[in-house]
Amino acid sequence: MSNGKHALITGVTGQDGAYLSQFLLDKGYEVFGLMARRGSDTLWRLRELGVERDVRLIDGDLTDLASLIRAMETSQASEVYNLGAQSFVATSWQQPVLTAQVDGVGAINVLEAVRIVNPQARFYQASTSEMFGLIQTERQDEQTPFHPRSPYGVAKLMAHWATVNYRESYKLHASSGILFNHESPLRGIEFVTRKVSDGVARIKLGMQKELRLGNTDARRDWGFAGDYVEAMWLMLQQLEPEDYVVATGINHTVRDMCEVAFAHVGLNAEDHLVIDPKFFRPAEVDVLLGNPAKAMAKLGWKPKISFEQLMVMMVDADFRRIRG
Ligand code: NAP
Ligand code: F7E
Repeated sequence: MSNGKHALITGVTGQDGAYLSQFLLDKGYEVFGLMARRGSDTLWRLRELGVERDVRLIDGDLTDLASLIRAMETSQASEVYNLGAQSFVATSWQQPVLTAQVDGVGAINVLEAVRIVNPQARFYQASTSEMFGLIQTERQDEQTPFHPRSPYGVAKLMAHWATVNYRESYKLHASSGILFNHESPLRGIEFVTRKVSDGVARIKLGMQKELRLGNTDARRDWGFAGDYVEAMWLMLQQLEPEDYVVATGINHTVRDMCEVAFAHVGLNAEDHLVIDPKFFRPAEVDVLLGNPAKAMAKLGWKPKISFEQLMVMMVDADFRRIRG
């Protein structure tokens, strides 16, 4: 049943956009999604979650302020979630200017559209643990200094500080969620967890023999995307806008992650992994480990799906997809 509220999501065709759409629709929101219309089957994630027909799509692009003003006017949104981005870190070295325009300036465009059309609307910025980059503390929380290591991290830091600045300058209800890696069966195939879940399924089905990866010593704090979108919504339900770290507080190496995925289908990761320098990055984020204590205490949020459950869910989903 409708709760009378309207939400606008940029990046609605992405992993988080799909889960957030489903979450908000279940709560009775009217959900509007900004759709950049690139690629051929951009709605597959919304379709997989069964919400393709329920989200109202509005044409627009983060680099086009006029389209964002129109999207604010059309949607009459009281909550705006800025999830749109060029989000693949490795590509950000190939396309640093585009990444800065979409991920950095794009966020400022959305903030401007909110300020101009409805400054009472609440705003969520998709900030990232990549802003910590070369980590300054063993566990990263809201006080940890930033040191981004990629053009992606740099662009996201601009958007992060713009969010803080609009909060301080115009009293916008603007919050940043500093989210650590979160994955799901809807993850893009280029990201390492999905590359592994897809590769494991193909190897088990005899379609390929090896899986080529880059730095398998990298450590990440991986959670489930479906859990993380709830934290986004909770931030916008608070009286005061603030920034929150969202993470599980546990990390694993890429190699550990592979072992869990291969073991699930009775295979040994070492028999199939090949290290390929092509996948190494010009500057690596070696370790990330979040401290979600503030989100747990103030938002009452906690992750529900474990790392092992997540990898099993992803491998099983890729099996089903490949078998058709
Ligand atoms: P994703 O799957 O890559 O989705 C990104 C979305 O942005 C897609 O819908 C994409 O549209 C859209 N987009 C790209 N360029 C655009 C433009 N110029 N104008 C309008 N839309 C554009 O990313 P995600 O994993 O859902 O992540 C959501 C957000 O959280 C991103 O901002 C990401 O940087 C951030 N984040 C993600 C993680 C994570 O671990 N997943 C962690 C921290 C922060 P197309 O489908 O047309 O390409
Ligand atoms: O890499 C290493 C790679 O591409 C994770 C985005 O959602 O999370 C994501 O960024 C680690 C890195 O994610 C391969 O070098 C090894 O150390 O899955 P990823 P990411 O770069 O951490 C953050 C929080 C975001 O905000 C981003 O938007 O895995 N790795 N071998 C590999 N990575 C990839 N992709 N492919 C490999 O073959």
